[in-house]
Amino acid sequence: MTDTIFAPATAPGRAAVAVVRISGPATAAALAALGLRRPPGPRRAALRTLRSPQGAVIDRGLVLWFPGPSSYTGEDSAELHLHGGLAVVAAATQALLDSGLRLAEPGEFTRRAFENGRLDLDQAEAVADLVDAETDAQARQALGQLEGALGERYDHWRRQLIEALAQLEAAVDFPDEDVPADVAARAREPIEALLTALEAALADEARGRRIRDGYRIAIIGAPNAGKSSLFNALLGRDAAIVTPIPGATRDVIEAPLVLSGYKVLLADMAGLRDTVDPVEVEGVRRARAWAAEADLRLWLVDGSASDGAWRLAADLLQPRDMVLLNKADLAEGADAAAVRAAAPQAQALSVSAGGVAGLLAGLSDRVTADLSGAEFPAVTRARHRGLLEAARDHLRRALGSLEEPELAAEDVRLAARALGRVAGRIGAEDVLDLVFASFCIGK
Ligand SMILES: Nc1nc2c(ncn2[C@@H]2O[C@H](COP(=O)(O)OP(=O)(O)O)[C@@H](O)[C@H]2O)c(=O)[nH]1
Ligand SMILES: [Mg+2]
Repeated sequence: MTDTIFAPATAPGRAAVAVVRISGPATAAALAALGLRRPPGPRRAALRTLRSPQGAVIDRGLVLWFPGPSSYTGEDSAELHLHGGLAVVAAATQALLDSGLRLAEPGEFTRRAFENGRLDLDQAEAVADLVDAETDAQARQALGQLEGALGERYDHWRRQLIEALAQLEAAVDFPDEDVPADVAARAREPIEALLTALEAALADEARGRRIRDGYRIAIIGAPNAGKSSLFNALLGRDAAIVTPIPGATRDVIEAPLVLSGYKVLLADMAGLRDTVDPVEVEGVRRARAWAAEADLRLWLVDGSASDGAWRLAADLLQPRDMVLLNKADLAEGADAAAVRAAAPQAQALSVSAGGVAGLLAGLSDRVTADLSGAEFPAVTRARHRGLLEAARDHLRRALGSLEEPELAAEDVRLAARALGRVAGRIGAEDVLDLVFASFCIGK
């Protein structure tokens, strides 16, 4: 039999209210052990005095009773809304342990909801994302996913696949005379349409993950260009050490920032130069790796310099990156003209003269442009991307083997399975059921 579990659902510490959740077949018995002769009416808050099995009063609080299967977990469950003091929660915890319940593992309530068919896997992931959300955009995406926006896209694709599979099954299962010769060829169109859709979704795949994990902006450039000064100015606080001594910053320093409701990770890093100092060499290696993976690079150049040091970062520059000629308050050096020639988008800036408001606005616009989109993202985690790629590869193979419908059908089935895994459904059986239920060969 399933264990009955419980856990405080609110953060520990002094608070107005603490919620303790209980779920499992012994929930009603646990409420009885707390002194309730019978549970309150379903989904109704009732004020009750709760006692330990030894009879001591724990608290007077609200009790809610959610009988299964139409509860969050699908099981009998309950919530206790107690006064939020540490002692009250500790006493309730002890009483529930004494009545034979077990403390829940992390995520166990949602896991039970998934196992009992109350949530798909992507919706369970969305619950976790919503709890972790720090910005408006993260919360909106998680909520959309929880309400089924991601699942709907995949279901739609799966239905298209089943159509293609029906054509292929016809070609396999029925003797030639009964089936028009081009029946397998008829699978080509839905497969091609779906392949196009999957490729578009994969081209867009970074968007959902970046909304969830943060849009990554790297500040790159030669030592002493003013990178740490810019990092601090954009964050509005002294997060990194600024010094006139080149090579001060060695590790990658990441700091979160919210721009237009989107989570952004800004990184300051070692200046890119040739050096023999082993610590700095490692710093430069990490800086390059982080910068190469970033969504946007802010390439900072000391516009007053004439030493050509900027060239060492030039290979990292991508067409949409921003190029900033810093120290515009000083006399221009020879490097400024060279950088303008190499990167016409270069803009003048003086970080120490306090000129980053315009840059911040420009960054907000860029992040919004890159992360907003008409369609709900098909990928919000690496797990989804892997499955989408698997589905795409199977469909490509299926297209290549339409003359052998048995082979093609197997690949289409595997593609459906990969897509079904996003929701946590393991695919072959339900695909086949649908195929035969909807299949009509004109008889
Ligand atoms: N004149 C001037 N100096 C600046 C400006 N921005 C940064 N600096 C100075 O340049 C030096 C190096 O700055 P820092 O931020 O440590 O550069 P990093 O090595 O690229 O991180 C420091 O002495 C800063 O005060 C600027 O806009 N104008
Ligand atoms: Mg620095």
